[in-house]
Amino acid sequence: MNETIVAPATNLNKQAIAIIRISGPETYNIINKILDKPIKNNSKNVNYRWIISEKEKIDEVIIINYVKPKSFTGEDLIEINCHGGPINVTRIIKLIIKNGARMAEKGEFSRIAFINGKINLIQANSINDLVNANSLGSNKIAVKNLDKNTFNVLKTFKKDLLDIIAKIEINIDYPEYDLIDYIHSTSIKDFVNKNLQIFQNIIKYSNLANKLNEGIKTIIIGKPNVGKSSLLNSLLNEDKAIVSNIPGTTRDLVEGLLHFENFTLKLIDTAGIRNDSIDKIEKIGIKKSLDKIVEADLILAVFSLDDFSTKEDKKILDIVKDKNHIIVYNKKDILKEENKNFINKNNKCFISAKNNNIDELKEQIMSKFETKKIYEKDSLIVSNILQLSLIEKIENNLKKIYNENENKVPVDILSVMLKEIWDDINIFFGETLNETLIDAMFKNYCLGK
Ligand SMILES: Nc1nc2c(ncn2[C@@H]2O[C@H](COP(=O)(O)OP(=O)(O)OP(=O)(O)O)[C@@H](O)[C@H]2O)c(=O)[nH]1
Ligand SMILES: [Mg+2]
Repeated sequence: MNETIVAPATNLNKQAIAIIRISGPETYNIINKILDKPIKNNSKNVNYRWIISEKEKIDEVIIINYVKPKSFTGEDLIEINCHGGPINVTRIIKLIIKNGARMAEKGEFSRIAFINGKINLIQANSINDLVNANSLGSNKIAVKNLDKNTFNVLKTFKKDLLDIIAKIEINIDYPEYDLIDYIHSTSIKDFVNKNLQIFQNIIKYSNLANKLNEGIKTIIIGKPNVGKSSLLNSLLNEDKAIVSNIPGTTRDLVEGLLHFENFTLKLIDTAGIRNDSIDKIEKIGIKKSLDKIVEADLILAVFSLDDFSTKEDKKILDIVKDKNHIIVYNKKDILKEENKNFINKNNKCFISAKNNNIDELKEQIMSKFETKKIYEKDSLIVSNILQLSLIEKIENNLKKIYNENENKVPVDILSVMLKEIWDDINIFFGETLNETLIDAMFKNYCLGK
């Protein structure tokens, strides 16, 4: 904590401007060793300077000053806005290191900010989420958490929990002390009822939000030649998978990401499923297709309008019937006149992958996952899996307390379980230092954050 650290806060690319951050007790001493004119440690000053090394001009920069404790890390901190070439940035960082700083580890600035009480663990996590957001939806959630939304609700829970534990203790130790409310089973029931709902909502929305951000595993299946690979290519808008009129063209899995406004699909094209394949490699491909179905969040079951209702099609309908799926009829461009009314009669999705006529499918996918609700103001989301596992543990214990309370278990015994929740909520907030949790959280960061 007493060292001064440095790192680029922007990527090492060719770009107009890059930002280098320095934080720690020696920040001003170090920077003044490499400037044409020293800067004073006045908070929020902006200075125009040259970086100099042994009288040689290195770069013309703008420096923004922050003074302890009014900075992101809570330490003396400066940000150098320099020209963005990777060589230039690396050269300046090396110079700063030569003058006494050390290279920061990933996430170290945020970790120091957390340790100095400048940000809480949910905010720290949301900074990472904001940087890594794959969709507008994930971005909105991260901003909400940066604004302490979930944090405030859980803080209130923590305060109420402490209150109830403390009152139970006083009831036990000083039974004659009647200024304190007596905690009986109804008070416990009210407390658990109110909070169980909150925790269950957090779990529900967090799992959904995480899935939407990570990618919904979507597998495209169907018998050979129905146009699965053509559909993958059309959805991704690139020639990713080989397409041909030879049945059994795709042998291995072909994957790609498809970003919608608020969520992402992890698409997987598979080998066409048929029973009579004699080709050894194709058979392995078919087995892989069938294995993938088990892990899928969504199945796009593709049929071809020029040839459907075969034995294989029936098998595929059977495979998907209990899973989250969309039935896709492809090749609508070659649908025979006499079958045209079939299109209107059924509540299915009709597309032509070859002609990129796939809007109907995109709309069905969106109606399945555009759950705007989770981005609304009152839905609380915990995106870090370690923190979420603590929330699940607390929810589970609240349920147990509810049941034991119904079974007339004495309040002082329930208090033991309430204390277990107290320990977990403290770990959640990083208030009981749990190194495993904190290390795991910050190690996913980018450098300079
Ligand atoms: N007319 C028409 N032909 C299509 C359409 N989509 C795909 N095809 C054709 O159907 C044939 C098979 O397409 P693929 O995308 O390779 O089919 P697949 O389902 O991936 O086949 P396998 O990999 O063998 O399982 C190709 O000749 C495509 O050009 C469509 O919408 N209309
Ligand atoms: Mg294919």
